[in-house]
Amino acid sequence: MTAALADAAAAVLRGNDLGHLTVASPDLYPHQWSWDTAFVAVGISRLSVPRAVAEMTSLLAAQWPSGMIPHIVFDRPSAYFPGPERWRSELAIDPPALRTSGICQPPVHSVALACILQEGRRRGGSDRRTAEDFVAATLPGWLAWHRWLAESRDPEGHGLVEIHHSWESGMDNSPRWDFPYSRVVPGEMERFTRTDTRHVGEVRQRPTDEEYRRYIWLVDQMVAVRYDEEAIRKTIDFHVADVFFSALLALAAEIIGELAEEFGHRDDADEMLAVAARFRAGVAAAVDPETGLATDRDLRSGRLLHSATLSGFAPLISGADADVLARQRELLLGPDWCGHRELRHAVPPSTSPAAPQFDRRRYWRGPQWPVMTWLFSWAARRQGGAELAGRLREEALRQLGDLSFAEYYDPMSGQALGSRNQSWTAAAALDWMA
Ligand code: 2M8
Repeated sequence: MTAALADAAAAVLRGNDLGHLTVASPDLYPHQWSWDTAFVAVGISRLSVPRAVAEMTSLLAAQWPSGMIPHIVFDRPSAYFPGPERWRSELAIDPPALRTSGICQPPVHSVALACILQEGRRRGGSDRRTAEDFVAATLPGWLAWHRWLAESRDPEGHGLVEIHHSWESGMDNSPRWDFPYSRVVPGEMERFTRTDTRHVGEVRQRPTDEEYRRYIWLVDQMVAVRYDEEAIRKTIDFHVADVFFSALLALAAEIIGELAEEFGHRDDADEMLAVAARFRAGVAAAVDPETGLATDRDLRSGRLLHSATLSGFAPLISGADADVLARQRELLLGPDWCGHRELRHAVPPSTSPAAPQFDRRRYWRGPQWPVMTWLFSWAARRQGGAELAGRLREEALRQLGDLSFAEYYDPMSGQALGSRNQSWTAAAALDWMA
């Protein structure tokens, strides 16, 4: 079984490989996505360090002059909507060299750098050199990305990252965003046809049409100001401080800081470690003492966005005081989350089954996402929670035993949902198996 799972995961990644980049999934997502790339590179490094390096290199080639790493890189024609014709990145005030989307996603890239480096060193020889040369050569690009996030997305230094579209959070239709989206009221807009619903078993596994109208409305709003960050901040209808993104920036900046130190960039290291501390504090301050969960904030209304979603566990990603971590671990394994009596596998659902918004089959509103289980397990190991990491891994591998490498799973029935042969699911399996 074990060997079969690793072989099948490797076959999925080979099947989605275009040579220099891996598409996020064969039909639903036929392009390179930013945070998918990082997770995918972690998995691929277990097969080939040079190929993992190529994966990250191709993403970095799409970096905007500002430092932003765009959330999608379009390097071939496809029916994916919204494609480059709607995003129109070429209209940006300072446009990127390649055709891309005009927003970003959470910065998990340094996790991939650390994993590639570790695997290169474990293997030794040319793999070690490839990994070290790659990190040394591309460090300035990654530094620019984290710097851009810290400056442009938290200009007042609150230690929380602001986002301008729920696609930036990566958790597109999570209940986290129900309130801010209730305030997004699309006006006249160019017509569009969704293509995503063609690639899933049932339409209800994807966001609604109403949600999509809002998603595209926000894209049009950004194009209208030619992706000028200042103007977007003032005009965009969706403007939210994202606590999970912030936790990932805290983690990422800490790793980049460690790498900068190791590769002899002393000043950059100090700067990144200060960024990490700032966002760790921002996340800690966002924890609701009553529920023990971290909360997002709507920046248009100032309202706190309480939701029983995965983002509540942001401190488990960023790191926090021992008592906060202990309480969060207990909550995560408790009856409202992994320990819920109806769950088929004890891995975190995207929304608590005890919450009224829980929808077991709809995308980020309930299903379990293996890549998120991997992220929590990796972070737990780093934050001194080896036991939690081991439990998550064990349960996740049972879930992945169906060999569908689904994008997400129904937490109660264990049924595969969304795309099949999703690259980041296969990558998670490979890393766990190594
Ligand atoms: C999903 O998002 C894209 C838009 O970015 C989509 O639905 O078309 C999300 O799950 C996102 O987190 C992920 O990166 C992407 C590709 O796997 O798909």
